[in-house]
Amino acid sequence: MELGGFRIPEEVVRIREGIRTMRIRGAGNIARNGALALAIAAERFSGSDLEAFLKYMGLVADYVRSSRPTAVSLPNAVSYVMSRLERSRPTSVDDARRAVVEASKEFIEYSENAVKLIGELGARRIERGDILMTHCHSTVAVSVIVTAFRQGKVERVYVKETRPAFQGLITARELAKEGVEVVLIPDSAVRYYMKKVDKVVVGADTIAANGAVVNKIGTSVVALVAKEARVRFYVASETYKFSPYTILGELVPIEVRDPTEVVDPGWLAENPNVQVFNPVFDVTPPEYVDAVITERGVIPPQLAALILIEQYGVKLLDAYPAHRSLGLHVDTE
Ligand code: RUB
Repeated sequence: MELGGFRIPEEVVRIREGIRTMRIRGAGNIARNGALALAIAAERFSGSDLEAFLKYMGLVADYVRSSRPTAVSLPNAVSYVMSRLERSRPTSVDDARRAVVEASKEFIEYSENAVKLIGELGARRIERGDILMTHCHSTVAVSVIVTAFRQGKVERVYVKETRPAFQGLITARELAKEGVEVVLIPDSAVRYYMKKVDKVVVGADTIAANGAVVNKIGTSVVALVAKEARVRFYVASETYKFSPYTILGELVPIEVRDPTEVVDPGWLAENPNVQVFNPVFDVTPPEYVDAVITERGVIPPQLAALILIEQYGVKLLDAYPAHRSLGLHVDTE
């Protein structure tokens, strides 16, 4: 494929298409693959023109970033790598390539460690004999559940099938493989089973500055039902799923996918007067979330802005210099 006069390596195109078509899915996995795609692109660049390399990497970054809109982990991973490239002030293509490859590796390692750490921190919130519920497939929520199970705490897990893409089946398979007692239930059975549940654990695609959690469509219904039943609702999320854009007032774009993921094309053709919509994420307000389990600690969702300011303070101020006149200045570097 060609982009702005540069040839984009086949493997990078494959990763981008994998994310777009959901062969590669889940916010953490998407971010790790995004970082990997940048490293592959850097490695495959031939030539010694530094300016051309930087232009090429900028194009690849935009190309990777635009694969799917909702999970902020993807633009955050891309920015992590690209900002390290910029800060390295390279004087040759080799320098620049090294900076990208190292940053990509660093991000992937950080991410994998974060998933483990969240598993350990989250398992502390699970008590012996607990019956859990989860929604969709989240690597980090599975990490919490499996860690708690290995500590002998989890009695059973209700897994919602999660229509229309049925990611619940992936979760059910992974948990059952670990030996967890799994009960797969239709999404519509959430309230029927909630009375048997002690705690809900889900993942996140994006956490907004006000602590609102964007995750797979239907998550907010689980949270609502959990609140009604006084069941604790935990969100497991790495800090790179917190959105710096929301602190600047941007809304989180909710991806709407093809109707043929809901009903087959034949049915659509036979029923031309029926509209079919397929929004794939929804927003759970912070007041429905008991805690967000991050690799940097278990926090109330209302502290999301603090994580963001700590992580991006200076850069956020750069993005919106008017903040300076308000005297809001947090030094992070
Ligand atoms: C996946 C989803 C997951 C989060 C967190 O949606 O909503 O709960 O991405 O996953 P999709 P992880 O299947 O549409 O990508 O913990 O693996 O990052």
